[in-house]
Amino acid sequence: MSAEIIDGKKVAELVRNRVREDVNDWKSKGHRAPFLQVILVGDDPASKVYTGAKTKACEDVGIETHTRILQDTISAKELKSIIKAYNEDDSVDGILVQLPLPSHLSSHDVIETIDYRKDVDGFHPMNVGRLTVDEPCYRSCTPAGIMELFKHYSIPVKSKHAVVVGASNIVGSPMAIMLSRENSSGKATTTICHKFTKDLTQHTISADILIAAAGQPELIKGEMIKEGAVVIDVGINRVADETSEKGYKLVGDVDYESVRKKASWITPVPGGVGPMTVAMLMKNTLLAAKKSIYPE
Ligand code: L34
Repeated sequence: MSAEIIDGKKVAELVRNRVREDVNDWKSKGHRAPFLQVILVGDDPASKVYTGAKTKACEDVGIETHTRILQDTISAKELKSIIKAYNEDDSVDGILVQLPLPSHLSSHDVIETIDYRKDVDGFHPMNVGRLTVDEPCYRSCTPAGIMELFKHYSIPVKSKHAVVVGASNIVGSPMAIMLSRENSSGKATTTICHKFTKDLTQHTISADILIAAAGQPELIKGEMIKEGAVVIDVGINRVADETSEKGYKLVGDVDYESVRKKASWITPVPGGVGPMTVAMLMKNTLLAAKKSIYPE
């Protein structure tokens, strides 16, 4: 078997097309354009690429945006007071603080400072909590984008065994919740694996759907998966590569060559999950502008 490719770039474009139509419709009713405030602390090269992709997507769909770049020496107090000012500002619909933050800043504290009604990343405990109990909320963009991919390709999730490798707050944990809830989109039997999992293969080998979100280059090998599994690669690792112009290449958490021979579906890196993260952010920002999740 050779896996069919899940084209995240294409599906992301379809999502953006829908958001663009909805933004136009919203504006035609006399509303101003939705506005996303991005905050970037320091000059992490990957974060610059990702926030750049977000700015570009905003331009593409008619959302206004501004990226505030702050020095990596900023104090927690200063950063929080900047966020609070955006919380109070009615012209700001969505606020996003790009992660990771420099080590002297607590991402938990910073995220909790964001008004949950403007938390378009879906990272605030109010949104995570509401996700967990099937209440309307902003859904974390990467796992929400993966659920959108399943929907687009009519990949069944219900009653399947889904295995999530990685338990981060951004991806693994909300992914497992979305996959496992009985009342919303998931309905899968779900296993979460992490650093302390003994014998990872014992779990991955039984996955109908495998989500690799551990942040470890090429962790998942062909021999670790079941024949016909659906494999979603969330990893986006920069590995040194002298032959490339940039000096690095992107590799996922999946050993693509060995896994694609056994999987039924696979996401590539790049062009898989990454563009979906950005597209779902556009969706959340429009929801924020419409105040449709937290009406006033
Ligand atoms: N606050 N921090 C916050 N929200 C997020 O949703 C993120 N994430 C993750 C890192 N920190 C965050 C992102 O934006 C990861 N992430 C992200 C966004 C976009 C892409 C990858 C990760 C992306 O566009 N990837 C392209 C390749 C880009 C490249 O050349 O490096 C792709 O095709 O996968």
